[in-house]
Amino acid sequence: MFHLRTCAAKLRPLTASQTVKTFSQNRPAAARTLGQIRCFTSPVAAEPFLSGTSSNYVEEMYYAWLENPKSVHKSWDIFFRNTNAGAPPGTAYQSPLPLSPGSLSAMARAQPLVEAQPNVDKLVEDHLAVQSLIRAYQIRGHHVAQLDPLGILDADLDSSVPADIISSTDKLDLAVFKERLRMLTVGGFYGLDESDLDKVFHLPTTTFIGGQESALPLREIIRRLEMAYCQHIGVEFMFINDLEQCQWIRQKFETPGIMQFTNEEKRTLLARLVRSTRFEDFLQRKWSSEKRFGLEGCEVLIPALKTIIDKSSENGVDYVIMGMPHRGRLNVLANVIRKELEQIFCQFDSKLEAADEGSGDVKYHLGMYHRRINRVTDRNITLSLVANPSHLEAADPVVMGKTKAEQFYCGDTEGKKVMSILLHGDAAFAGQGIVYETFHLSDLPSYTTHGTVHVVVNNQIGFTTDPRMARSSPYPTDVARVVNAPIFHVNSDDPEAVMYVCKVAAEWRSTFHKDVVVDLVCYRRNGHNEMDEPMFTQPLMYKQIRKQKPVLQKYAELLVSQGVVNQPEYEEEISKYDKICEEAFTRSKDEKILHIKHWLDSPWPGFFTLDGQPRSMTCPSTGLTEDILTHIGNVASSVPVENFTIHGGLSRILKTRGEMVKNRTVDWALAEYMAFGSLLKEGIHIRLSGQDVERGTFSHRHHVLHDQNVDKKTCIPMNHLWPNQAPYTVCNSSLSEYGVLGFELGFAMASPNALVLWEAQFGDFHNTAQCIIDQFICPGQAKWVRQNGIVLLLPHGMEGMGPEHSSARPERFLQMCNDDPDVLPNLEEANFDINQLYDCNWVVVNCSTPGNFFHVLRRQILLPFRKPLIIFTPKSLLRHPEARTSFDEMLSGTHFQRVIPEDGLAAQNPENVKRLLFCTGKVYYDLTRERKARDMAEQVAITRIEQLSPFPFDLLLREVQKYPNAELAWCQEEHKNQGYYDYVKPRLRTTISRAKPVWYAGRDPAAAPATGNKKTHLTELQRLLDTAFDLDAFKNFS
Ligand SMILES: Cc1ncc(C[n+]2csc(CCOP(=O)(O)OP(=O)(O)O)c2C)c(N)n1
Ligand SMILES: [Mg+2]
Repeated sequence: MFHLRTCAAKLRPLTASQTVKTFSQNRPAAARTLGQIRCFTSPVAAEPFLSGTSSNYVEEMYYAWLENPKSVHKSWDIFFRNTNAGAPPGTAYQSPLPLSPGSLSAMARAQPLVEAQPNVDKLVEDHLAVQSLIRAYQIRGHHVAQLDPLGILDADLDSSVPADIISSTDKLDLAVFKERLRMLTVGGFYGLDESDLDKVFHLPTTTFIGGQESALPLREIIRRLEMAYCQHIGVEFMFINDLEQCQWIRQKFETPGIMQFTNEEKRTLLARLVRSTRFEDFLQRKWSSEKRFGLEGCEVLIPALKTIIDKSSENGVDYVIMGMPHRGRLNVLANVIRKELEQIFCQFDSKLEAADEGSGDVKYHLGMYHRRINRVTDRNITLSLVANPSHLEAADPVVMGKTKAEQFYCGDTEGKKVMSILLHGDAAFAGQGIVYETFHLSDLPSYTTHGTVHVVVNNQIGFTTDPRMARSSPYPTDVARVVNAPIFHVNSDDPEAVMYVCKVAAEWRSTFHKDVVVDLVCYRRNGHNEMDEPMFTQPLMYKQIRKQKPVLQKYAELLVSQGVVNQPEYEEEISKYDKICEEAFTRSKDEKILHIKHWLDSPWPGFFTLDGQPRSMTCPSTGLTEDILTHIGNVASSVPVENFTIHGGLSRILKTRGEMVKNRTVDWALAEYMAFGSLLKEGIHIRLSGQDVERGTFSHRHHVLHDQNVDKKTCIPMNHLWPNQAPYTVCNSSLSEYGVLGFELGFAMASPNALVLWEAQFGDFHNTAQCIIDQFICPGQAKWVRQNGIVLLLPHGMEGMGPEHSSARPERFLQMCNDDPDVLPNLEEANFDINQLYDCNWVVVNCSTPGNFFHVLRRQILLPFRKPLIIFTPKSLLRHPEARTSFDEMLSGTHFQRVIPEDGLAAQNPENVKRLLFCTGKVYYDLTRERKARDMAEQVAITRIEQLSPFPFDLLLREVQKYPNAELAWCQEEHKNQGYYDYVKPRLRTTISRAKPVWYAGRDPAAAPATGNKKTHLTELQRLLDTAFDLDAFKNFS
């Protein structure tokens, strides 16, 4: 009210436009208060229709009126004129009279002092309509932006223009405009009509289209909104529920003239386009019949990535980790990561011999690591491209995990130094669920990488499938909306628009540390690969593509026409790069041997010798001193902080732990504590992740204590063990196996000096992460010469819980082991056990004692190399009174036992033993109980195979030789076509040179892993035990 009061008094008969000019030059766009510039003293405060909230609005009208009296509603015009003429309060404005009998004469009396009766309601309505219109463009403008360079498909798969915006592709062509306006009026959306176009409306604070102006004619408002939201950039952001973030984006896209490039920037962009385009041309000329998944149609990807990297480097990032699919990968390696061209070209030589062990991989899957100076920012930057399988999007969580680890190791808690960029294809981004799972990790405290820049090569096709058949969402990028990531769609034939959104995307990430998506709407000039004929399936699209001028040519012509470069300069740039390619091609012919090691994405400096070998081929004792065991045990059974109230039930658990420590024994949970706690002391970071791992699915672990009285007050005793210990991270994950296992694998990739474990809730759930297991963990080293020491803890065991929650599917892991079942290795070799581990693709164990579990965890780090470790972990054994280990078996000098031989009565008189039963894991306890019940301790020996793979041929041969008169049988609780039998049997037979049969005692083959009926379960168990101890059981078969 104060403003208006002062306003009315100061009204001078100066021209409205003069006044606005002065004002708008002097004040910032956002400053909407007029107090500083107007000092009115007239008692307009007494105006009966003005309230506190309407005064700002009236001020806005006033500005508009000053600029152009005709721009505001007639009623305002009259009001301001009356006030200006000194009309006393209550007379400058009079409300309309009711239409009652006699009202006409009353109306006649109520003529305005100066002109017609004002209509404030209409005025307010019109302003609200304009506000709504602005908002409509912000929300839906992207639906009509001109995003498809081919002009065939709408990027949102919908050709209609939203009914509440006025956009037309022909930029407000009058006829189209009138039609739209008519529709809006008829539709009743805003009630604006053509006569309103030249009226000036004050702009709300939620738009920046005014620049320095705070009011604009409607025509100009629409034009500017069209410029901001309906050209080559489609900004999708209004779902973001944060005002500051929305304002930031509006400002970046609405501010008039904000998208400016210097001539220098334009020339850099052209040079980058030259490289991108000519690289593909070169490959096409030299190897026209080779698959390379070329980038033609999206050449702009290279300058786009370089812009994101330049801008991020400028903002302090010095390490960028990238993941990408096939499309344009060689180009990215050459022109973004700057892999030597000859190294890329020689990959096309089919006669090249492999220098490294393993099967290697095709050229467009290999990774890369490179440190160099960023020429734009003059700062050091490290770029790494993570090797990936064909399985689209599978590398996403791996990249995130590696990024998290790199951030962790350099203390970058906010993601200011290390970041990731993920590239996607449009079909894969929309279709693969792992994209969603990875997005859901993006904001979790133990998984966030503080923002990823996603770039989608949206060529509007997936192999041969049209997007209209491939997704139900309007855009391929809609999945990103769940995490409130802004999405910038951009027409890739407008390189400057692409550069601009990439710059904004990088700035967004460094400002808000949240994910952002750049959707490069482009096309694919060739078939899916260079061999494919696209006209079979997309005839119309490809007819159009054949007519499409390459983006480089278009942009070069533009810059030549603008005088930014001249034709000879442009041609010179091209021949310069062609020459670079030719020279590299000549050098590539000298490469005779293919070194996959040159394609390593994560080097581990110092871990291996200079030529990449382990520093030794031995493993020290995994035991510990009594003091260390006791100390860890004491911390594990206490609350190491003051004023912390734990749950009564937990107090009892800790007390029991304390008693175990006093008795010098450990159960499963304590064994794990001992392994972790001791490695932390040795400077090894430990990260345990998975669903509910903090407490443990089976409530045995309790690594995070919760104060019962204070919300979110927790204590992790493992981090209170030693003065300078390594940090322990234990984190409950999102409910995703694929995403989280991929993430942890990526985390483990970054450093060999960390024990990274992923625990499945139950072992069977690992199969939703099967892709990570099959494509990365099992063959990772063979394909990419990259070691990885990830540990999988997979709860497993037939306990009558039904077909689910029982089997971690050991058969699948064992089937994928690379050791030969039919060849007995040289058992006399020095360090046989370590060599075996070195040669294997992964280690598979099923420990029957907590002590052995402790040893195998420690061995994982004490080994001089890294292999994935698969552990089938127990459920009922966690609390089994016999599943305990004495400190004696964990002291210095002790080791992991690959085989635990029989050590009872049978071992004392081995010649008398009639049957030697081999088993693994929990069934051992059923067998010993049954043997005891049957009093057969002298006749039946039971030997446990703890390390299934690599197979302990040496130790088992010793066992078999010890019992010369015994039949051999494998006993398992899993069904015959599952479990370990198919893996163990041929290897046992090889061990004994097939001298004897190896019998089977276990469940029959079955489709499901376990019965859902408890009674059937027990009957099956008894049957297998009967077979195991019936010494005549196999008579009829021999
Ligand atoms: C998980 C998975 N399923 C299927 C394939 C086979 N495949 C390879 S490329 C491709 C099309 C991918 O389309 P898009 O993501 O749009 O990438 P573009 O090739 O168009 O760049 C398909 C289906 C694959 N590689 N991975
Ligand atoms: Mg595609």
